[in-house]
Amino acid sequence: MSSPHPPLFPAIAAATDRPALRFGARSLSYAELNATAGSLAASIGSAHRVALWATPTLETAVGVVAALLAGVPVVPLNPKTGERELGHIVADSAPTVVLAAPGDELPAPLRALDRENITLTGATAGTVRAGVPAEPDPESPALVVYTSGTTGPPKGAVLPRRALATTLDALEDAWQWTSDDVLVHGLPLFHVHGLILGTLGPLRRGGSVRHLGRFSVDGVRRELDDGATMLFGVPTMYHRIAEALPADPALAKALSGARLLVSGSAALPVHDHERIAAATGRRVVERYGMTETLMNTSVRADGEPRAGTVGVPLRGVELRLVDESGDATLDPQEVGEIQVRGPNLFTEYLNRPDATAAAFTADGWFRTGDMAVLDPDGYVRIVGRKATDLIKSGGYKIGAGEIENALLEHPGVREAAVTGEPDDDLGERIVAWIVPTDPEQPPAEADLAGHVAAQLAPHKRPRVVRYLTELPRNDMGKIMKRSLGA
Ligand code: MCA
Ligand code: AMP
Repeated sequence: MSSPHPPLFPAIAAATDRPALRFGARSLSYAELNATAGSLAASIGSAHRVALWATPTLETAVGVVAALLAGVPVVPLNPKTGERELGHIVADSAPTVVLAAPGDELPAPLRALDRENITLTGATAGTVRAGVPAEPDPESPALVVYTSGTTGPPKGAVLPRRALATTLDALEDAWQWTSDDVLVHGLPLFHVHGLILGTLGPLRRGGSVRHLGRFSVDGVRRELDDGATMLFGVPTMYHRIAEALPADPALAKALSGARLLVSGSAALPVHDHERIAAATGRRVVERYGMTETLMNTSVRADGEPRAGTVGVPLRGVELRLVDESGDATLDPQEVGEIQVRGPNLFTEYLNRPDATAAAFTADGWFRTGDMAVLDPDGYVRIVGRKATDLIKSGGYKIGAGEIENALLEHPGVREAAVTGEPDDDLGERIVAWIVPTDPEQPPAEADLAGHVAAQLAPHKRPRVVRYLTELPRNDMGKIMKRSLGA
């Protein structure tokens, strides 16, 4: 079937013997990926929406490609998601099929769905992709990615195929990203960073990706020594690299040979920037994005890397700073909220017209909630966030409200407030302020961390618990978070 729309992955259709994906000892060429994902696509083509059990494996990469070839929207799931959060995501996104590797054990909400095993066997080069439809309309949904807000459960950002293509092609332009690039990373595959940029990005370019399974400094060194040209990571990963550098000259050598080191998802501290530059002669390039907007800005490969900035707007992205009221556009040197507009944006929050409407201005600008100033030459400097109730820990966005709600369900907790505190490794660490039900027997820190990990996700667990006899409140009864810890 022919389509008036260009394919999202021309290199997969071309099905050459070039390497596409490598996870540990297992790999697939483009021809093998075309055959494997193509046959899976044919078998899920009638699904309304599929959930993907997004372990850091080859199966996840094949599963997302299959869903995109089939034109079926895919919801990547963090396999460590706890009961309450998983229940919400499954009920909200209502997938009809779940994609998982043959050995994966699925929790209750997913066992009720039809299951399609992602098998890699039988993928022979040259297999015809019978049953795969023509390229769908660019406005049709590609992925639904769940992202935390200040309050309430996570919302599903609906990302159209157009946004994926736009953002990946803008990064091609900014980073001179080609089919010769070999990307290495150890990012999770249920968020934009690891899945869209780190997996679909190389596939759209016809290049290759080597996934570490889990991040380690050793893995980074090994792959950069063995032909990888680019590294993607969150600041916590670059911090761990910076910490390891003084005792590891081979790591410094491996990094200095890379074509591009890219950091994103949170601010890379200038100190880590400088330590890496001093040891390797290479400057990490920062880019700034969001689940809802995909990528907005980046330092260009041919531009000047500048620590503390996230570079300039990407091709096709309009960016402005607005004042408190959200109306007036500010002079570049004044601190304002970043608003963006362009073909990189999501279409809506699934089932949440209220939240979608609130996220945009009347003339279509998306309110990021990030506060910034502009350097005279247009480089964006992010200086903070509008909402103190959003925490970025290890590059994950976490809403204080969802953790407070989970903590309040614990029988030992009478009152709870959650804040973020600076942390050298994680950027911010989650701190829970607890008024125990029984002051004589407060719930143990590990107990509360385990409770949040089991209900929500392990990365949302408090790293520190502080016990109080009461929470500071103003006359209206509102908790005064800024005075906690004072
Ligand atoms: C510890 N663990 C627990 C508990 N305590 N599990 C259950 N209950 C507990 N009480 C487990 C964890 O699950 C984990 O298991 C292990 O102990 C270590 O946990 P942790 O210390 O949290 O992990 P870490 O190694 O310190 O993680 C650091 C990290 C990670 C690797 C940097 O934070 C990470 O992968 N961050 C990436 C976030 C990301 O990709 N963000 C993108 C979203 P196990 O070891 O088995 O896992 S932002 C985005 O997409 C936008 C668009 C953008 O701009 O990029
Ligand atoms: P998420 O909602 O998980 O997609 O995270 C998006 C948020 O991550 C943005 O709104 C920013 O606050 C933050 N972020 C992403 N990249 C950067 C960066 N390079 N520097 C600072 N903050 C960033």
